[in-house]
Amino acid sequence: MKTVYSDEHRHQDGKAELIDGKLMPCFEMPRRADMILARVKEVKLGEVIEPDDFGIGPVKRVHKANFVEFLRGAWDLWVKQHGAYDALPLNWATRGMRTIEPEAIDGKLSHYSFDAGTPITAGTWRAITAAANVALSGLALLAKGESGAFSLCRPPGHHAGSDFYGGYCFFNNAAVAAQAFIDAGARRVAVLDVDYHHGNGTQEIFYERSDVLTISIHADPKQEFPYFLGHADEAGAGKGTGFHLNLPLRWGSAWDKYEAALAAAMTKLIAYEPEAVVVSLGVDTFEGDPISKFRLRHEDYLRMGQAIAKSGKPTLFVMEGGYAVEALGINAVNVLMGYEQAVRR
Ligand code: 6XA
Ligand code: ZN
Repeated sequence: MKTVYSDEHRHQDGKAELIDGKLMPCFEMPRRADMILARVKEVKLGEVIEPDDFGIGPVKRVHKANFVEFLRGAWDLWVKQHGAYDALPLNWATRGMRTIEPEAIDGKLSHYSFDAGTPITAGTWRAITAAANVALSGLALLAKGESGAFSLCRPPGHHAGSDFYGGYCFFNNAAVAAQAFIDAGARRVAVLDVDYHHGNGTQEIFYERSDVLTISIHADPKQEFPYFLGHADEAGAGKGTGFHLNLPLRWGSAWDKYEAALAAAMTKLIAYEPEAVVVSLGVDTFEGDPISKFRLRHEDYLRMGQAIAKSGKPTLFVMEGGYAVEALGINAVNVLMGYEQAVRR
């Protein structure tokens, strides 16, 4: 399997996030991608290629223009107001307030975000536009006939919605790729999100549509971030009703529970008969993950890849979360190797 990778991800290198009541060094760090790339090379997964530049057009197919322009200009506005250190929001609109976009940059950050863990830095724009190109270049490999491809995106994307960022995500790389499949003529695409956290952004983007099936297996939002989406009764709206599936699992879940949820996900996915599958590949389900509470082990990721291969459809793996940095390469690449082993059989 080929991997698409760009060094541009290094430009997203936030200093701190607010977590557990403390300002801590960012868990979402450049070394994550280094570890995964090193493992790709170590096991000789396949060629590593640079992305092509698709411009901002495909990003704007899933994100609103005002949001894209906010992200493009946010750093400069922030520096003018405060100086050149990372931008974090501090407060949010809640019930009974209004959602008019403020003029001041601090208000704009609040307006377009949903957490205080996602710093906008000097290099955020460079990194997020590159990550979208990495996703789109993986898609191009499938279009050329590859049965699988790996887009080593960083920062991740699945929490980013049509006009909001958060959870370390700015542009929704998986959604950009899924939409590009549709725009290239595909009638049905499935997005399977195996990250520990609910893919709230992906769900929001496609919630009223039936041409993109979204499935997410994740920690129950009653217990876990992002808290306000990802419940089992969310199945889509309007034309999208029945085309979105949430499989929340409780804290402490290990492979036995996960395997059953993944089997249910694959049954739904296969019945949909998609022309391609996009996997939001987070490995923060690992037992050693510092911010998560599932208990998957190294070997479970091979099984996960094998199960995903059951669709028999071209599959694009898009990197999402995972913060047990030293184990990240093994876990992420195990999914890809499990997939390849099953496809070749
Ligand atoms: C709290 C947790 C952010 C989760 C980011 C993630 N700030 N999402 O891994 O998939
Ligand atoms: Zn996650």
